[in-house]
Amino acid sequence: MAEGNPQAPRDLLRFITAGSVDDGKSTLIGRLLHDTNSIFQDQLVSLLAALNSNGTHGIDFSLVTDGLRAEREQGITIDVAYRYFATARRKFIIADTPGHEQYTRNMATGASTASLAVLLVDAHKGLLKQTNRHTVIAWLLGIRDFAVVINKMDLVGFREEVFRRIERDFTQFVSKLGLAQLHFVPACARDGDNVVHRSERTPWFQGPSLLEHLETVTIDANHHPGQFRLPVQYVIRDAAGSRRYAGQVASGVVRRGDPVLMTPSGRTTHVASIRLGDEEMECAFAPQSVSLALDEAADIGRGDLLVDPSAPTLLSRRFAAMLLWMSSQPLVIGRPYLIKHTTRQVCGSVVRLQFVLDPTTLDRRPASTLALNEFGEVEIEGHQPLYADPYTQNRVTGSFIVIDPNTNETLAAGMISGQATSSNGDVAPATSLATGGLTVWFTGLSSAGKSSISQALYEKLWARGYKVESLDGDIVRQHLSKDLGFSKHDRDENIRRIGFVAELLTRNGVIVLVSAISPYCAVRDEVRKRIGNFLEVYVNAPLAICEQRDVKGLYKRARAGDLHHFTGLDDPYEPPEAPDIECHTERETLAESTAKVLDAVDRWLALREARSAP
Ligand code: ADX
Repeated sequence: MAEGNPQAPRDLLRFITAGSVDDGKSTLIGRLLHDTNSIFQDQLVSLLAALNSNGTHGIDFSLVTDGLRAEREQGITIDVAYRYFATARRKFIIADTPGHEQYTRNMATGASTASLAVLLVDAHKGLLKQTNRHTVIAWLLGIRDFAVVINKMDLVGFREEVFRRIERDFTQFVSKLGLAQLHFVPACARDGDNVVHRSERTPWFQGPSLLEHLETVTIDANHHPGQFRLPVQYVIRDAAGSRRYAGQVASGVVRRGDPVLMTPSGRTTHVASIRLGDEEMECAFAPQSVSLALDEAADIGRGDLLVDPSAPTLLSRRFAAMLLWMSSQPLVIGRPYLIKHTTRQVCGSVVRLQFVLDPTTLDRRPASTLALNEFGEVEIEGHQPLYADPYTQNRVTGSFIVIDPNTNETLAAGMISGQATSSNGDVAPATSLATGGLTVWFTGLSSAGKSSISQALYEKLWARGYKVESLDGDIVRQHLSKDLGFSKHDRDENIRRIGFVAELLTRNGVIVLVSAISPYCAVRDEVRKRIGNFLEVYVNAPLAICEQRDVKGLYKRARAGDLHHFTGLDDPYEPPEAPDIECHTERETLAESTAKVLDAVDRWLALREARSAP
C-alpha cells in the first residue's frame, strides 16, 4: 500500500435504501444479505482488513459512518443502521434508515456518504408521495444513481405494463430534478425474484438483477475523485521538531512535491513529505487520514485548508445553500448561529430564506422560517469567509452544519450551492451598545493563548447578539501594519494603529477584541487612555510553556537564529502591572480562561448600564 492507490475505494459501493417497511424494504435487505451470505463472514473480515490497510488505525468505523459525523458529535440521535456484505466482485455498505417522513434527517445522514440509492416501490400501490420525497432528499444529498426496485410484482401478476408505467412515471419525476442514472428492477423480494438471481417469472425483463446491477454499476460516475482538499485537523510535531499538518483528505490525491495552496494566507508551497501513521508515502487520497510536511514553515492550524492551487475553493463570507432543518426550534433569520464547516467553526446567520422546497411536488413556496424536516434555499453570511466548494463538487467542503451557540444543539445540515448572488440581505442588525462599546485587549507572549481565548470569547459574545469584531496582531500585520517590523519603534506604531481602529469601533458600539503581543507598557497605557472603555487581559504563560507549545514554530526558528528580536527570547516583554484580568493558561483550560474574561466583560457592561441609568 505504500505507493497508495487512488482507485482503491472503487471496489466499495455505499448505498442507501429508501422505502417503508410496507414496501418490503427489510425483506429486500434480508434477501440480499441472505442470498450472498455464503461469503459474507469471510468478506466482512477482509473488508475491515482492507479498510485498515488503507491507513486507519484499528477498525475505523468512521469510514462507514462519517458523513454528518460532526452533527452526531453535537448530540443528535441519528438512527441509521449500517450493514456490510460482499460478493466476489464488490464490497457493499448499506445505510438503512427508517422510512417515515419524520426521519428525513436519518435518511439525509445515510445519503451523505452514499453513491447510490435503492428505492423501493410497491407495484400494487405505484409511486407514492413518499417515494418522491425520498428521491428528492437523496438528490439534494448528491446522489445521482438510483436503483428502483418495483417490488411485490406477484401482487400484480408480474404484468409488464404495471412495471413500465411506474418506470415511466419515475423517469418523468426525476427528469424535473436533472440528469440521473436510473435502473429499474421488477422484483418479488419475498421470493427472491430478480434480487440476486434473475427470475423466470419476468421473461419480458432482460435486465440484470438488483445485485448484478449493484456489482457492475459504475461507482461515483458523478463524483469524480475531485480536486485535492485537506482540512487541517491539528498540527503535530515529529521527533525532529518539524511541524506536520494532520487531517483527513476530503477529496482528490496529493503527491510528494505537489504544490498546495494554504488558506487563509493564499500562499502556495510544496508538499515535502506525506505520512500515513509512521509510514512515508508517495501520495495520499481521500478518505485517508494523513499528515503532511510542507516546504515552507507555514502559519496554519486547525480549520485551515490545504488545496490544489490549480482549483482553489470559492472564498466568500456569503453563500447560497440548501438547508435541511433538523430541529423543532424553527429558523430565525438574522439570529446568531455557529456554522461548522470542515474542521472550522465561524459565526454567522441566515440572512435570507429564498424558498421552501416541497419534496413531493418540487414546488417552491415563499416562507419566513423553516420548521423541522423542511428544506429551504437560504443565504448564509459568516463573520469570516468560508473556503468552500459547491456540494455537487465536493461533499465535504460543500457541506456544513448549523449550531445554536447557546445550547450547542444542531439545528440544520447545509449543502452549499455557490456564492450568494444578492449583495444585501434582510440582515437583522446585531445589538450595538448605544453608549459605546468596549475594547478587550489581550497582551502576552507568542503562543500564550491570546487568539484562542479571544476567538472563544468572540463566539460567546456573538451568541448573545452583540456586535463584535476582532483585531489580531498576526492578521493586522498582513494588512494595516504590513510595512512594520519588530523594532520597538515599529511595535509601538503597530499598537497605535490597532488602538486607532479599536477606538473607532468602540465608539460605534462594537465590542473589539484585540490580541497582540503588545510588549511595551507605555504604549499600552497610552492606547488604554485614548479608548477609555477598556479591559486589559494579561494572557500569562511562562516562556518555557509558550516555547514548548510553539504554535507557529517561531520559537524554534528564533532559537536557530532565523528570527531576531523575538519577544521573550532576545526582545523584552513588559508584563502589565495591574491587568483587569489575568489568565494563567498553563493551568487553566481554554473554557476557564474564556469564562473569566466573559465574566469581567459582563460585569463591566452591567456596571456601565447601572451608571447610565437615569
Ligand atoms: S507586537 O509586538 O507588535 O504586538 P504582534 O502581536 O502584532 O506584535 O505580532 C506578533 C506576531 O508576529 C507573533 O505572533 C508572531 O507570529 C509574529 N512574529 C514575527 N517575528 C516576531 C518577533 N520577532 N517577535 C514577536 N513576534 C514575531
